[in-house]
Amino acid sequence: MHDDHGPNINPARRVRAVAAIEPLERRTLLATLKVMPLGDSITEGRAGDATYRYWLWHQLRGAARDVDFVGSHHGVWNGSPRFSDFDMDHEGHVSFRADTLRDNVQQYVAAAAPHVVLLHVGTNDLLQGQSVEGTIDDVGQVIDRIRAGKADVTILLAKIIGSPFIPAIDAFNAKLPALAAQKDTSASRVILVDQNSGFDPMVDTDDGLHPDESGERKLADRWMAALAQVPQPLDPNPFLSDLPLLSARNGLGPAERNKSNGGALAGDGRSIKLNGKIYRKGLGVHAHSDVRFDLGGRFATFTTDAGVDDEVGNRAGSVIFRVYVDSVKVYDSGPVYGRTGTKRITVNVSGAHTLRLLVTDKGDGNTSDHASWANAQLFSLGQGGLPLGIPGGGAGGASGGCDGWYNGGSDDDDDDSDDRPNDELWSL
Ligand SMILES: [Ca+2]
Ligand SMILES: [Ca+2]
Ligand SMILES: [Ca+2]
Repeated sequence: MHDDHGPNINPARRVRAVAAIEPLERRTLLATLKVMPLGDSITEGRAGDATYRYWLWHQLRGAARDVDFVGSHHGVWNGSPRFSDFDMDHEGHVSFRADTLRDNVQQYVAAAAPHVVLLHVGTNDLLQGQSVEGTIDDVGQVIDRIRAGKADVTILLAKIIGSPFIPAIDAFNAKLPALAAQKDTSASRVILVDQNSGFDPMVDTDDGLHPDESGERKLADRWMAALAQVPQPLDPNPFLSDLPLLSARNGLGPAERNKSNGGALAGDGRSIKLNGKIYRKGLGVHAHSDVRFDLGGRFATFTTDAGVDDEVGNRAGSVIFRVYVDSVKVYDSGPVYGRTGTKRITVNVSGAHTLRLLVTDKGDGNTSDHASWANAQLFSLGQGGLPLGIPGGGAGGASGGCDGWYNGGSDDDDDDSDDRPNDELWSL
């Protein structure tokens, strides 16, 4: 289909003739919430137990929460759980005290990278005669070590279930609100979850210590209510084609998501293809095209391949790709033709709010100017503050090699006669 190229018309009339606006959309790209059940045998369970994790998993599924239980342990201690139809990953460790957990939890959290931990600990410390104050102090250190593994984790901290064998539990629980308040920060919430009130160890445990089914269900109910306060995380490395548009104009029909531009209708493009390589993700546009996204200041790096899409055939087309970050031009491809090798672009968008992708017709009309931003993707800061997505940075999103880093650049584009001044571009 090489007959659907845009009209090659007088640039002076082009503004009205080619403007096409994609309707604004409400898209939210959310990631799976990673939940780490963390603690001792009350979390791990023993052979034949369902565990609170089983009931909680099914409540979360019933509420359509996209969750992944995480941890290095699987199932229950010393056998098989009562049911197997749930996500059995966890970090419950039979016999662990708060100090045992303190000495191991950083590696658990660093390995599994949970968004939220469900922390129920202290029972074994008090059972073995450690003081309330010492146990509270250990729990505080557990929180610190959790954060050493992942700085922005949310900690749901349990007032622990009672036991007729451990009278000190009440005094321990009474000190937890102050600990939670002391440790709670906006970057890493500590939310107290009362697992004690309403839990009757005579009814809700089978041995005075470990929950039976009614106890498991009560624990699950309280965790579930607390998890309602924990928002679903945003995808840290979204493809641009999955984000809402701030504004868009395009030379022929709407800019296409994950397709080449195709013809004038929405969704009539083909697979994005540059120099024989097919891309699953990206934006297909037709010069003159200007699409803008709100980055919200939360990304570090933008990467994309760019070129005249193979759909035009015959190595036709002539365009220029430009990238603007907060109105500053940070990349200019120079002339790109159908025969030109694929451009690989990486730009720094740290703290930026607006990303603008411009494709001009190179000043020679827009016949065959089907251009694709292929694998266009944003990356958040990675561990250690290194931007992901940089070739060699190990993010997996960018194909190796790029045209280089572009920082700064001229503030405007009026040095190019084929590039519209900003005031002709519509915006919201
Ligand atoms: Ca899992
Ligand atoms: Ca189309
Ligand atoms: Ca052209």
